[in-house]
Amino acid sequence: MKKNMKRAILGVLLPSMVLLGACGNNGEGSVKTNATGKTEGIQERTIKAGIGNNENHPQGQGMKKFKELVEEKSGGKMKVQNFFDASLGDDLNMTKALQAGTQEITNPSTSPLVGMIPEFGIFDFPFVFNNEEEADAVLDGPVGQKLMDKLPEQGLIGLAYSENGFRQLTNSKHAVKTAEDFKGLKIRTMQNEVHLDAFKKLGANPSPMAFSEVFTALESKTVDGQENPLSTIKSQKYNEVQKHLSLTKHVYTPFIMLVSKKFWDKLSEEEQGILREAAQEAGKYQREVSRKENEIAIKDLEKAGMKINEVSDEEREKMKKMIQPVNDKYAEKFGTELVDEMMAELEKVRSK
Ligand code: TK8
Repeated sequence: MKKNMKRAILGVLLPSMVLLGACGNNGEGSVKTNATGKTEGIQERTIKAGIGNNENHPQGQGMKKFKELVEEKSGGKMKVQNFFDASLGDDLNMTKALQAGTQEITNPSTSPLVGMIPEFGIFDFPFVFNNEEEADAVLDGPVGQKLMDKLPEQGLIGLAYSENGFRQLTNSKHAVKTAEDFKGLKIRTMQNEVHLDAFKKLGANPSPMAFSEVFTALESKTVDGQENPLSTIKSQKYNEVQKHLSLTKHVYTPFIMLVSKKFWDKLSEEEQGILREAAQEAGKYQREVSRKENEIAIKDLEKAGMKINEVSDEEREKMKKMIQPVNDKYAEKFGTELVDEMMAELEKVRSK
C-alpha cells in the first residue's frame, strides 16, 4: 500500500481511536468535566466503607444492601468495599480518616461524634425516646436535618440515619432492677459525656472505651458491664462473659452514614445522587432488619443462659428523675432551642 495512502488512513483512524478511548474507558486522564470543573457522569470508583460491627449484625446487613444499591445504580462503575469488625478502626478514628480523605465512608453511632459536633448529644438524653416511631420521626425530620447540616464544616457529609437501637444493660455482678442497683457497677460507655454523667448520677462508675475493646474488658473484668442493643449483645457474644441482661432501654442510639467531604466534592451530581439514594434506601431496610433481629436476639440470649430481667415503668421513671439534672445541663450546652424543637417533634408523634 502506497505510503501516503497509509498516512491518510492513519490520519483519520488515530484521532477517532483516541476519542473513542476517551469516551469508553473513563480512566483518570479522560475524566469528563463540565464548565464549573465538576466531573460529569459516572466514573469508575472504589469506595472504602468501614463499620465497627460484624457483617451479620443489622449494621453489616445494611452496609451490604448499600453496596448492592450503589453498584446497581451506577451500572457497576462505583464499587463499595465493605470493611467489618472495626478492621479499619473504631467509630472515632474512621470518622477522622474521612476528614483526612484516606477513607470514603463510615457509619458510626452518633454518640462518639459529640466531641466534634456537641449537638448530636441530644440523642443521648436517657429515656428521651419511648419507641422506634418517635426516634424515626425526629431523625428523619427537621431536627435530624439540622444536625446533618453541621457536618460539612467538619469535613463530613451525612447521607442518612439508620438504627443502632435501644440500649440494654449487661453485667457480671447482679440483676439491675432498680435505680439503686447501678451503685458501684463499673460500666463501659461510649466516648460520650452525656452517658458518662448519666451513669455517674445513677451511682455507677462509667468507663469510656472504643467498641472493639469491650469484649476483652468484660472478659478480663476490667469493667463489670456494658450497654448496647440486643442485636449487638448477641453478635458480639457478650453472653459468654456477662451473666445478667437488664432491659433498661435507657437510650436510643442512631447510626449515621458519613462520607468524606474531600471525596464528596470530587463527585458529579449524578454520583452524589446515587450515594444519597442508596444510603437512604439502605437505612430504611436496615431499620427493619434491626427490629426483626432484636426480637430474635432476646430469645437467643435467654437460650444462651443469660439471666434476663425487666425494669418496671415506675423504676424507669425513678431513673429518669435522677438523671433529669444531667439532661437539663446538656440542654443548656447543646442549645435549648434545638432541644425544644426535638420535644415539639415528639409531642406531634405522641398526640397522633
Ligand atoms: C460500633 C459502635 C457500637 C456502639 C458502641 O461501631 O460503641 O457501643 O453501640 O454499635 O457504634
